[in-house]
Amino acid sequence: MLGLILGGLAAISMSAATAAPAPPQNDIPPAFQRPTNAADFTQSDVMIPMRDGVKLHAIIVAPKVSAGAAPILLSRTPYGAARAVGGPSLHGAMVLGAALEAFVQDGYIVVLQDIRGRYGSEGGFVLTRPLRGPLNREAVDESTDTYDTIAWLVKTVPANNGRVGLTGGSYGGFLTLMGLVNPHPALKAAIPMYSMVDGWTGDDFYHNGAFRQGYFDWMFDLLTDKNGGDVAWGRYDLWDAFLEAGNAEGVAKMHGMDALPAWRRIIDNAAYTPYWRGQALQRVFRDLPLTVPTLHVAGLFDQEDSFGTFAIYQTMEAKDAGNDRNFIAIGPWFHGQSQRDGSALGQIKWGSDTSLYFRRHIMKPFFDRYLKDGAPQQTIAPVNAFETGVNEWRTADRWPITPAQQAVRKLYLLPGGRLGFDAPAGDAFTEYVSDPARPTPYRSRPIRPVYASDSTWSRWLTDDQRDVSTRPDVLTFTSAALTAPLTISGDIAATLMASTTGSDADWVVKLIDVYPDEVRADPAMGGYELMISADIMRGRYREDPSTARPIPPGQSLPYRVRMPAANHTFLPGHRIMVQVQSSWFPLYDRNPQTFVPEIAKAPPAAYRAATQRIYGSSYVELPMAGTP
Ligand code: PG9
Repeated sequence: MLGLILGGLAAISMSAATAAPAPPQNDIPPAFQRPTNAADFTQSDVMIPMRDGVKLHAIIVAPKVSAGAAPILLSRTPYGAARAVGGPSLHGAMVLGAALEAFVQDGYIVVLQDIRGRYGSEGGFVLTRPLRGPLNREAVDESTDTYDTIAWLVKTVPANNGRVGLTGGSYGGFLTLMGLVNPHPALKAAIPMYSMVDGWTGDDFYHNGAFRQGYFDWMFDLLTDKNGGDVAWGRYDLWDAFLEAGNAEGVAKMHGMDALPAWRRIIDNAAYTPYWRGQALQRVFRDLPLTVPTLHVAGLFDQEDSFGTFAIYQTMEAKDAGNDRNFIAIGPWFHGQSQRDGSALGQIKWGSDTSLYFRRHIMKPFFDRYLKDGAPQQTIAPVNAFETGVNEWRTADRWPITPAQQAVRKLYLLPGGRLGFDAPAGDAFTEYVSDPARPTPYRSRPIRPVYASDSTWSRWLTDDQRDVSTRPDVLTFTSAALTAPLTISGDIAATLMASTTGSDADWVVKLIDVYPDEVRADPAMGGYELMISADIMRGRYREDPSTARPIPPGQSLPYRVRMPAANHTFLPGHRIMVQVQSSWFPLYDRNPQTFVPEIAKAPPAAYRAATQRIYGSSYVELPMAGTP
């Protein structure tokens, strides 16, 4: 009996050992496919071959039912085509967001492409890859990649009408401009927005020679990982991180960026060398014909590329003999804001959604006009510019919008903190001490990384300047309250007559609109100090942007500070203010104020306090478009 029982147990355990294990229960199938029958669009991933065999990834969003052949809208990006596609949704207009909604609804085929070396695309990534030539010895560049992409699209995508529009912002603006170099014949219109044009003069990397180190996490994102990299700062407030690192090279070392080729190119070309000059698009386009109708888009509060759009517009405008191919839209926007809600920027309210206006009445009609078969020939003004202050759109034939006899008036920085249109007699000055150990913050601390989820970087140019007005290292000059409106339109520049006890110096000039003490319609704006235009220049480049020269201590010398364009009315009751300071930290690296060959590597001993004198013959040039 016992034997029978034991034998039975052995049989049971043998059959348990040989039976296949039951598959683990899993309610999620390995590759679930969402049904797409009910969607009003198709979405497909394609790999497009370039002339050198490299394939670039693109996402095509096309309407399912089309009234006929449709135009293609192409946008190329280093930031991940897939990241620009939302969803899930049954409606194409929902997956592409507000920026492209109207186009999808109207039956356009939208193509988003990863550029060479980024995200789903093959090949190597070169930061703002220069055109083939002395700075790029390869057989391809962004212009050939755009050409090859368009050739493939018009040949391959079903039901397209053979007309392509190209658009993108910032890096995408740069890419759009590159598509205009030897353009494919199917490229019929382009809208470059907030374009990166000249990385040294006034766009992303330097402004008038001062290095924009506060932008570090953007560079880290692009240069350390094909799919986007994140910096581990270890500090909540970047003020601490940058001060502790000592100099820009110190920050790079801390995060393993110092040996990366693109970082070296940026940092080792601290002056306006052939590296920057040779790829500055406002120069490159001087030698190119203007064949494709182009609408440039600029923001009056663009915190990243405030120079490029205006500069490239001017270069192309010089070729637009009929004034019918080169257009510009200028809005009260931060970098890229025309593609989002544009009712306000920080605390400043515009009274309407300026971005929606642009997208509906300027952007969509512009592309329709050139891309849609049989579209009505809409008239779009060559210049559409929002005038801040009065908060209204203006149209014109040319930018800047000026009356026939425009005058540039000099607004002098007079002793006693006054401003005036009459040049002072004598050489009285005002002075301050600039101490690199306590640099002037560019905004109130804590200063968050530009990419942090709680970052307010996009609105910093509209921050209230009262926070720094009372600092001893900031000089403030103020006019009397205006009795009549004063309108300016165009480029701003300042000429400082200044001396320093150091042998190098940075100069920051800010043109500010001071609101009345009380504002009935918006009480929080009482006394607000709103920057209308502001920029920095590195004194070592005062004579020649391509050569750093020490400043002779104690000598009053002219420093020209190029500043971003404005289109603004200072209203009656408002006052004009100009502020001058010698650091804007940590957005710009600190000038040690002792001349050293490379500021990015300046040793601690080079950082010295200096006394800066601003003479009364210093002035800001106002491009007057209206009284007084
Ligand atoms: N301003 C960014 C950028 C463009 C081009 C080069 C470097 C930086 C951007 O927003 O894409």
